Amino acid sequence: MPDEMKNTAGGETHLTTDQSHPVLTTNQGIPVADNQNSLKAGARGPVLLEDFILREKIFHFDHERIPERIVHARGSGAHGYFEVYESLSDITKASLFQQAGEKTPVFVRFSTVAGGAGSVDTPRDVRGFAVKFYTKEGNWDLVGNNIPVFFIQDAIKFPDLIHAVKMEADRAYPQAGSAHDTLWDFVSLMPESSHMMMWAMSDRTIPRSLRTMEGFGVHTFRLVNKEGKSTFVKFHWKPKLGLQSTVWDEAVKLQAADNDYHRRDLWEAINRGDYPEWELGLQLFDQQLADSLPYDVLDATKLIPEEVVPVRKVGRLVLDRNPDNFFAETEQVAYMPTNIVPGIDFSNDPLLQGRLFSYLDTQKSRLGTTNFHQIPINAAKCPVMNFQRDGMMQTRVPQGRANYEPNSLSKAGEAGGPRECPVTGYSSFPGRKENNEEGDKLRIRSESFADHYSQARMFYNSQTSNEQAHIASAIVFELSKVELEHVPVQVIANFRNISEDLAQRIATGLGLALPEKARAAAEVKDLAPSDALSIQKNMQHTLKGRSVGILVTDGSDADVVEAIQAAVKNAGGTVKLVADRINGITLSGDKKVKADGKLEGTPSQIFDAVAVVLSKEGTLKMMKQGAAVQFVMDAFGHLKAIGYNEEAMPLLQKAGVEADEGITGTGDDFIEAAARRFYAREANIRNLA
Ligand code: HDE
Repeated sequence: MPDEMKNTAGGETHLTTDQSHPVLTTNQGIPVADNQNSLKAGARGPVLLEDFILREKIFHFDHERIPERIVHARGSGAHGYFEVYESLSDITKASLFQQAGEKTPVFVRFSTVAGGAGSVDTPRDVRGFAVKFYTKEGNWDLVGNNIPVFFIQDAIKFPDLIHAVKMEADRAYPQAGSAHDTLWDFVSLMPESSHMMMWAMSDRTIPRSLRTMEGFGVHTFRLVNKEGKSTFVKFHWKPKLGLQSTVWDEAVKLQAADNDYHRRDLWEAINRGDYPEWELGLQLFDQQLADSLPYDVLDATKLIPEEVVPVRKVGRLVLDRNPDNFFAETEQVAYMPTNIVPGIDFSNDPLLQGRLFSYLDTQKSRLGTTNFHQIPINAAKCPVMNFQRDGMMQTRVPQGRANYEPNSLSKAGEAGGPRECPVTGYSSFPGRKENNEEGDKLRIRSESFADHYSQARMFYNSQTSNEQAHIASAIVFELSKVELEHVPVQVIANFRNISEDLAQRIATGLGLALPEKARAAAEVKDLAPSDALSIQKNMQHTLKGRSVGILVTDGSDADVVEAIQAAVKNAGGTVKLVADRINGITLSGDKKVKADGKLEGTPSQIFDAVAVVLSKEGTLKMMKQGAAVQFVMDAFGHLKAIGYNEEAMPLLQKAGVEADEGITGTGDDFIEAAARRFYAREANIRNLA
């Protein structure tokens, strides 16, 4: 009998009389005789109130949904492990970092931020990157994003930010999009969002795959060793596949091509054993270094460039198992920045401090009970022993009388229960003196948080010229959707502090005169550019994790098709055949194949490169097929490699393809090109801002 049919509640499983399946039961275990018809008074009579089987089934169904997350509602999860490369006992006593090679189970959830649970995977949006480590000393949640900074400095602004970015209050649109009045109104009035907006308008927010994006803990945290010594740390996740994003037109078209593009990509990669992998990187520094920086490490709108504090790679995260059940695991997983283990501690970042307060409330509101930690995906994989009792949905059955402490029950031979342990128990790093924490109660923003533009400028200056054009174009696109006329003017006035070049491009793109520069609260500095901030400077030319589509028709050369398939697989990529029908395609030599996708539903944007292998007749047929012309046109427009055989040339011409180094034959030249994007092509085919 398959595992999923075993009686998980315990007890003997009853089988149907033909022994083929377990007997269907109600939630009370009562066997069900008929799952097709409700109980009626006569064949055409009313349904009876006493039909407890119908009532229970519909009652449960009616309550299947729980409130979606107010932010990060749409997400995809996976199981895996974290493996540490070397002992970090000199800097932290956290159990997962003590022994080289030690593996800790994890559950990771990636998400978009603004859209609802049913929204699409590829809008321009920040991505959540949340990792739950089930360590031997309790759960540690590193609840980060794919961008190392944030929009705001103080938690008190978070509800305003989220109200502004989500669908507008009266009209309930746009869904999952920042290109609207209220977000940009908020941004125009909050210069502290400038740095994050540079990232948000860059290609970071339109990743090609969840597997090709970085992750960041964002805030400064502390690591604490056995001697009680604290080291500041910023956490990084570096994807093994390198960075890869889409271009904007491609991201928009992906929304139509596949709502579940990222979810599917993650699921399929894990299913075929192509396990997504990231390295954990640490930026470690002390108070002295923090004091030497021209920005405050407690300010979440700032990062520390890798050139200033290098990223030390200390372990790897491997995702090797898809969830068994989306709801039970991905939907019910409850991350909390307060899930922290001995050896890791917080900093005074006021955004982090607000988060520490907030997430517990969210879990109670979504999961409905203080016992949400007992849900299997949230349960620690080490002993949980305390005197907390009862509550809604209690699933544990504690033994004995000891539900208070201190008690002396053990003296009478009864179980006395657990006790605190000052040596191994969690102790917070005191740090008051170090942080100058004495002071009056004030609603105040530290002076050291006042510079809102220098790092935004550094980010912009660290990009390739093509990436700068993408940022400018994204801002022009978004502001073109803003109807409040004063808002774009204020945004440009602010952004003049970031870069005159950027501000001018935006003004030109919108057809506006350059407004007067807004006053900056602090002097804007020219910080050294950092290559680590660019995607294009951190791409890998590889077919690993990449996917190639081959457009074929009846009569396509079977040898060429097979050679491409073999070479792509050999280089670690995946390959799909696209044709005008799924079944019965006959290649040359009467070779029958089944296509993986029908042309109209399998546009080229879902691939990283395409090959067009057609017979002469096939080419004529495809030239009359809009979807085929679009297939080639989009691959060209999205800066991808196109390999083609001579007979297919007229289709490429009709699609407006012009020769460049990404337009190749079907041999090794194509395999080499398929591992890359051709950003230089863009200047010839798209007017960027
Ligand atoms: Fe969150 N955030 N957040 N956040 N956040 C939530 O918790 C919140 C912030 C992040 O896959 C909520 O369980 C406040 C920064 C991720 O389940 C909620 C503030 C960063 C996820 C919440 C922030 C994040 C959340 C909604 C400002 C990057 C998804 C559902 C003080 C470092 C986790 C939930 C998952 C989810 C509150 C700011 C990352 C409402 C109040 C900064 C990845 O509790």
